[in-house]
Amino acid sequence: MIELSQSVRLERSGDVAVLVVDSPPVNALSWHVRQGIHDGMVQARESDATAVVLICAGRTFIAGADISEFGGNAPAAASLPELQALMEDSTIPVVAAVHGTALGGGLEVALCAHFRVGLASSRYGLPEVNLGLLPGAGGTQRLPRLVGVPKALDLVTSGRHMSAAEAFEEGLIDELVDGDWDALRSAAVAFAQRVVADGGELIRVADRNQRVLADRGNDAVFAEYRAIVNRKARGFLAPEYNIRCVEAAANLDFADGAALEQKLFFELLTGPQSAAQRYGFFAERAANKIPGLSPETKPLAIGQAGVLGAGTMGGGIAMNFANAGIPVTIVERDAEALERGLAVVRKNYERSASRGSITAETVEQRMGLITGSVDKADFASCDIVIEAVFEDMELKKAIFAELDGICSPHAILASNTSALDINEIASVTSRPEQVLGMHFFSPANVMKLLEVVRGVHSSDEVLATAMALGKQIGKVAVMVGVCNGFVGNRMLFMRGAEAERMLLEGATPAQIDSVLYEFGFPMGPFSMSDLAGLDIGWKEATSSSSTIREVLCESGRRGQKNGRGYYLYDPETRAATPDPEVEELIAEFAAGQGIKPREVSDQEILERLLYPMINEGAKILDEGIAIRGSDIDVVWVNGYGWPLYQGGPMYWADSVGLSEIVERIRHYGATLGGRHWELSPLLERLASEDGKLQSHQSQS
Ligand code: HSC
Ligand code: NAD
Repeated sequence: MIELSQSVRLERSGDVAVLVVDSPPVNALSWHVRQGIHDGMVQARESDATAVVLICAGRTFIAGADISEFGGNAPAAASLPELQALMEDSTIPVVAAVHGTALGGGLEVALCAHFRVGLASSRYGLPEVNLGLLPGAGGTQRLPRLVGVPKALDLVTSGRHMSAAEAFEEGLIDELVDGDWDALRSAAVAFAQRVVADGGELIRVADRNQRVLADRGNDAVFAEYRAIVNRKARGFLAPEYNIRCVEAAANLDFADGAALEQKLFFELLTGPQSAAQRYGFFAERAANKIPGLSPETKPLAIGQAGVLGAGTMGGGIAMNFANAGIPVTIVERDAEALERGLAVVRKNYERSASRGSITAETVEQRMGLITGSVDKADFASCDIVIEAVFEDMELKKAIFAELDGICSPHAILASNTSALDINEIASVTSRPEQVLGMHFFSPANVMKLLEVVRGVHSSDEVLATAMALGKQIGKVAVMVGVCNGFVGNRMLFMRGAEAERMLLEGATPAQIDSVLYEFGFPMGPFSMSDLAGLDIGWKEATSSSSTIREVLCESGRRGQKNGRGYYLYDPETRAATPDPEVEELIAEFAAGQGIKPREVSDQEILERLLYPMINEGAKILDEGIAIRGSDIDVVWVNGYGWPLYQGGPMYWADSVGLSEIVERIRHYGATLGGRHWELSPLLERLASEDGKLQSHQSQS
């Protein structure tokens, strides 16, 4: 065995050279990995080896370029194209042996082998689009040459991972291997030996033109994908750039396509969107690290979950468990509410099946994991129960006291409250160390964010369990502290207060919404309010015309569900149009308060919506409610539709400039007043020190 670099070694299996990459955690293509593969290829060529197998140790094949090297100062080493050329032009066969995931640059390396074999559990993808990039090492040119143009478009625009079975069917891999890593290594060596024995011609993927030629000049297929990405990824640059590259693969020869790919890759790499998206990647992973929580803390096993309440949130929360294969008991207060809740769950699954994202069999299998009941005693065997009843402290306290008596002593009790004090809820139980908040976002089966709310007594084991469970059910979990609204809603309240104020001053709902839409949010505060239901938390009996929302509810408006809210909704298409009656009601309300209407500029709207959120975010950091600035960004991107290409509120504030923001907050504080314009001391300090919110770590 020869150590080629700190992370690559050259071994022999009979007459086959085996290059082993061993660079934990994910064998990314750091400088030493590139140099090692490069040197290994040179040495194999100079030796008497008849073939080369490239395989990785540890949990996965190469997961891509080393993202942390982008824009950094990594030591000089062989470039990716250099080592790819050595593989592709090799006169002895090169076989890539894949386990785990072959992603991004990792798949691009495998595409320069003459053959690929993979474990049945392996997965393949070009997820660069999620980092605001495109595959810059030939992936957009080679992949369509194996799988065809439409499939390549699907993969590069979605970034999804395809299974080994699909990869085999599509011709991306040449052999599927059952078994473990040793079986893969043996199978790859045997495959290489067979190729040598057959003595056939070695054809480079770059030279296989048949499948791309089939779509030369086929404008329709590119138009179809452009329509998809315009709908699903509005405002993002990378999807369109990926399409352009695959279009070049179809319409140009390999060298010209590859040259365009290089040019567009570097354009994206040096642009602001990819910088923000790469920041988001690391921010999400940093959120998993909880200072003071020992990495040795073992999460508890969750074999059976319980959910109380089958309303808007409870049903969606239960679906998350069923989707992850965890049996879940859902308890309602009566049979009718239970039936209604379960029917919504079934309808959601059936809608997914009708769109083809799951099979009819999966619908039944998932419904089979959900058991409905009207008796909380059925929670006795659950390892965790998540409460999702009405937002009412007295009700929640009564319920937690009852659950404490029913549930097994080891069970975790969680609340999905949007804003209430978890410590007060925990205080009625005999196990406050096993109580915490698990705040899901609506629709709970879709939205990625999970705020894990740490009570003063929540134990390390319980917190580690909630974080691990979040990952297991496909959520992005962020640990937050107790305060009114935690991180996300507390900041949202500030935005909402200012939005309502601007309506009184003369801005219209449509103008305010469109400013946020143009910024990149899927919708503004008033469209969101109409979608959620204007009457959430509103009670006719106590309504006193004291806010615009109350006035609108009193006039019979309920939002999208009855076609009238801040906007009017077309009953067929659900398209929104401004409602002149609403504008009149607002004007009357403002006049009643002695406010004279004026023109409010879009810039003022943007500042007044976002700056109070930044200010509140800084206060949240200062109080230790969020662990680090980047956690706040993870919350807003995954729970509230903050456009990922703008990084998140803390990242965006840093890019605007904290001094500029402080100056504007002072201005609005002096002219408008209100608690949310009281400048955060932390923000003021960071601005004066040229510090950054995104990298600020809370001290408490
Ligand atoms: C790319 O490949 C561009 C290419 O086209 C090349 C272009 C070059 C052109 C040059 C021309 C001259 N880098 O997610 P986890 C770390 S772009 C660095 O918790 P899991 C991660 O930060 C890349 N680090 O694990 C974490 O570190 P920590 C395309 C990476 O098991 C640890 O690994 N590839 C890294 O849940 C564990 O990560 C991708 O986008 C990377 N590429 O999931 C794949 N990948 O422990 C990105 C991971 O210190 N990665 N880390 O926090 C993933 O999707 C997931 O990490 C996996 C594992 C599915 C691999
Ligand atoms: P919802 O009104 O849609 O559902 C509440 C359900 O709880 C109802 O089906 C009701 O019958 C049931 N319920 C009430 N008392 C019960 C009892 N004693 N036993 C069993 N079931 C009982 O409310 P929701 O929107 O699902 O909200 C539930 C919780 O989630 C609230 O605390 C809310 O603040 C929080 N939350 C809501 C959202 C949202 O967008 N809707 C988002 C995050 C968190």
